[in-house]
Amino acid sequence: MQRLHPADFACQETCFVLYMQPMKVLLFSLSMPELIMPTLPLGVVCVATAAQRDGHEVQILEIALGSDAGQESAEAITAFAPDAIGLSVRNIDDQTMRGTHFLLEPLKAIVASCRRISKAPIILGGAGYSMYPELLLEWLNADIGIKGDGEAALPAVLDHLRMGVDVAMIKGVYVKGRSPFKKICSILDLNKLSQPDPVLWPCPIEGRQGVWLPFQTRRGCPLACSYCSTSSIEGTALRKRDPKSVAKHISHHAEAGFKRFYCTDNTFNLPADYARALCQAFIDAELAVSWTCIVYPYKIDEGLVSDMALAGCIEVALGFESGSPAILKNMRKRFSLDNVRQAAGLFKKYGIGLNGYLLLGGPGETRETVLESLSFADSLPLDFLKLTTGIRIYPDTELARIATAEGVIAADDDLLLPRFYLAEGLDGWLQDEITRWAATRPHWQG
Ligand code: B12
Ligand code: SF4
Repeated sequence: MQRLHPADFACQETCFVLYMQPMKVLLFSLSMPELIMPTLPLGVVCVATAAQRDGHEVQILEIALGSDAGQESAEAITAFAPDAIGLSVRNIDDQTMRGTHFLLEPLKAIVASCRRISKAPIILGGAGYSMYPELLLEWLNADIGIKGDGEAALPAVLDHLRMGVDVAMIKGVYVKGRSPFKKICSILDLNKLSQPDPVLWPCPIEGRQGVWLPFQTRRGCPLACSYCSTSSIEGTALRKRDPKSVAKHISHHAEAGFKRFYCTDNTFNLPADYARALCQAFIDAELAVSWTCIVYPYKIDEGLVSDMALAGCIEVALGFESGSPAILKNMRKRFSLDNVRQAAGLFKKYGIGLNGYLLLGGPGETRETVLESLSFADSLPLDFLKLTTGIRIYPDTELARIATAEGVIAADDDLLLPRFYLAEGLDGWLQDEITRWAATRPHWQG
């Protein structure tokens, strides 16, 4: 149904009733199982829940790459006749230097297909979008974009649209062709947001036990590692949910059939008192679930690790990134190799699976520092090690500044098409060396 504009009405009262009619919102999420590991679309379900709670009618359409995206989107639009179309831009690329996959072309095709049969405004959001808010509106030919948190901004945009008010007035909302400096949408009190509604996950009931259901307890990271894009996605101010409400959310999903959970927070263990409180809330709620999380190896103590084990944590991603103190300093990491070793030992002691991550080739990296990192990783009790060579350069990062100063990228490179930093003298040698080490270490993947 075509929505009416306020100017179409003379009588204020009639207007009010019509303005309050819900909008129909079709939200697209793209999965690419052949290129990147599948995950459930947490961001989309968050904004869908929020729009639904605000009275709007929402439908999520997950399109798999390889299917006929144009045909599927056309059918959904014809059947649902949305007043607004939302498109989640999570991934720009696979962040892999060798044989990089750029992942935005299929989204372009979806937008084009929507345009052919619908006049509904196209609204972008998601981690990938938040990094390139102006550029992606142009590149994907969309109308409106939300940088940062979407739960308050999307309903606000829908309200403005149905009342015919300019959405550019909303903080963090971008409009194609207009480029005032806009801040990020950042909800200070996450407890004001409702948690994702279990019925909205694009996952059949029979598949629920086997998936890792993503959940989030915190947003924002103040640590400013040299290569990291999180500040442009979540901001730098740490915001947290009440631990008891997180436990309730998990319990609610456990009742709905989900048994394994993935905490998407950037640093589960920070701040330590909050991490302890979360574990305690899980323990008190007697959750019969397993979960995994990402930890930052800084001063992880035995009390926390034992609580994590009791609370159901079965595996952690330990992003230590390097085994060279000099490189850790260049990356602006705050932890030491002793911190990493101590944390690894504790996770092992409490039976928590340990996945390590090395990010090789950044500024200052040499053959010596690479060998230091490989030996260090080899000395840890890891169950799995992921080795990444070359670092994806993101806008507004220290790495981008270094890469520009060194002439690795041009000063006007917008960095949407993936560019990587690899220190001089490592090309070829680095990959060969990793292959050599991995040949006798089946739990290493490079
Ligand atoms: C946790 C995480 C993972 C986990 C996911 C676990 C899981 N089961 O979900 C794992 C480790 C598996 C993973 C894998 C990958 N990841 Co990852 N991941 C993250 C991380 C840290 C958090 C994502 C998250 O869930 N956030 C919580 C949700 C609630 O936030 P959100 O999705 O951003 O949604 C909010 C807003 O963006 C917005 N929003 C979202 N969608 C929409 C849609 C509309 C219409 C609107 C209006 C708003 C909106 O509102 C939401 C609520 O506020 C981000 C970094 C970050 N800080 O965002 C990287 C990140 C998204 N990952 C990234 C990448 C590259 C990948 C991989 C491709 C890596 C690889 N080579 O395999 C894969 C892809 C997996 C996939 N299928 O998408 C990059 C993407 C950038 C890029 N270069 O493309 C990021 C940004 C990290 C980075 N380098 O900066 N990832
Ligand atoms: S700790 Fe993680 S999220 Fe925070 S700045 Fe460093 S890499 Fe980014």
